[in-house]
Amino acid sequence: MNVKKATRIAVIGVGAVGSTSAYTLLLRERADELVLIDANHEKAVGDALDMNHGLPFLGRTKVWAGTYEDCRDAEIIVITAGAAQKQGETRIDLLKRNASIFDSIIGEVTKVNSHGILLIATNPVDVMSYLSLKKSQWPAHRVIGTGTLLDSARFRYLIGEHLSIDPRSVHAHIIGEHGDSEVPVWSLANVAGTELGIGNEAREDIFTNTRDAAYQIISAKGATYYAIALAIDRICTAILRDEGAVLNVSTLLEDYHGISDVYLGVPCIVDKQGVRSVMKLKLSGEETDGLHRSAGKLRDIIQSIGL
Ligand code: 6V0
Repeated sequence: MNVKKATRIAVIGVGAVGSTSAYTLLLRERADELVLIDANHEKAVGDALDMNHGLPFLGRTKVWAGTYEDCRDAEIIVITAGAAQKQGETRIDLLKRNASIFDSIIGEVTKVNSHGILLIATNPVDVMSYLSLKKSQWPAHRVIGTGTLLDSARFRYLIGEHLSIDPRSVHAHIIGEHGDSEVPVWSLANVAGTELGIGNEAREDIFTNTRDAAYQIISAKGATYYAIALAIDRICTAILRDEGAVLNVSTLLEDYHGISDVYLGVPCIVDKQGVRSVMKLKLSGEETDGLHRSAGKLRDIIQSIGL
């Protein structure tokens, strides 16, 4: 009898983002097996138990708190582990700490797995993805950052609200850094190929609320996790179903509008290989300049941690 191999997703770091992502993957029955890994193993054990108790209401997904050995058979390894900023600590210090955490995580994963796809969500996601590429030495198409997928979703939602149109019918991209230097591509934003007809002032508002959404949510409740969990689920779906979906993920750019050797969020075709190819958008001069500024900022950060 030909028994199909079980699909496995490993989630490393089950804090707010990791546990919500695992729960979303569970609800949507994305994989046969979900393994939860955290430096705080007790937290992973608690999450696995809690999710297992929901199985009578769901399908047949197997969920457990595991070790790095369980990454061996994983198709996708989602990394949402990270240290929180300590009082008085600079962003660069935090970055150095997260870089050292990643050094050890990627080392452990690549000891047992050489075929999977690394999906990075830890911030600063573009730097962490670049670092994961260097440490793993996996081909770039199998090292993906969540990039500006969440920012683009926020952008589409806000444009949809403004126009009273379903955000799923709004085609609009945020590209560049997942962060303060991100770039709204207004020149290509459309609904069914028609121009949006949104004035400059409203555009400014929509973009500011997109870019600063995380600050707003963090000040209200301490962390953001629902929408990023759905974004992670979306990327996993595109990979596991070999969809060829166009998603704004963070990938290694090579001569993208003259930008190379840096990870940034741009529209990519995502399928079972990971990033199959990068879509070269026809940007306005201002948008191209913005993307270059984003790349410059990321390169400075990468250099500051000695990569
Ligand atoms: P959190 O709730 O503090 O969870 C972090 C988890 O990582 C904790 O459970 C830790 O125990 C665990 N951890 C720390 N070190 C290790 C290690 N060495 N090995 C395994 N596990 C470890 O943080 P939260 O879940 O809120 O955020 C996680 C990361 O996601 C942060 O870097 C956020 O900035 C980032 N986000 C990224 C988004 C995106 O769009 N890419 C969106 C939201 C948050």
